[in-house]
Amino acid sequence: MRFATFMAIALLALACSQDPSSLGSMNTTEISVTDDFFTPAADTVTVGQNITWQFGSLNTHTHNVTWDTGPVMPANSGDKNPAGTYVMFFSQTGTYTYHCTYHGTISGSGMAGSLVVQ
Ligand SMILES: [Cu+2]
Repeated sequence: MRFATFMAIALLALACSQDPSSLGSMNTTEISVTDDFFTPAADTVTVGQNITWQFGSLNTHTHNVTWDTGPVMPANSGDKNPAGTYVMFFSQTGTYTYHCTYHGTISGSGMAGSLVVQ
């Protein structure tokens, strides 16, 4: 019985030992698109990694991902209303910025995001 209690405590301690900083929003491969935000708006990803923009089914506005810098084609996701997905990957390192043409600007205000590809 004591051994079982010890094991239960040991397993609980192991489960709680995950570094909380690893639970942040950086290095995600999925960016959610909701009225009117990209989450996370700034992200760091790895070259060759697929990144998926997931347009929420509860959106009441039309959104898109339109590149200010970065991939040449396709230059945008096309309009998604309300739901959909857009997948992109980068073969070169750099900082790439994008915005929704309806709710953001090329200067990065409003509904806009950036990716650091390393
Ligand atoms: Cu939008």
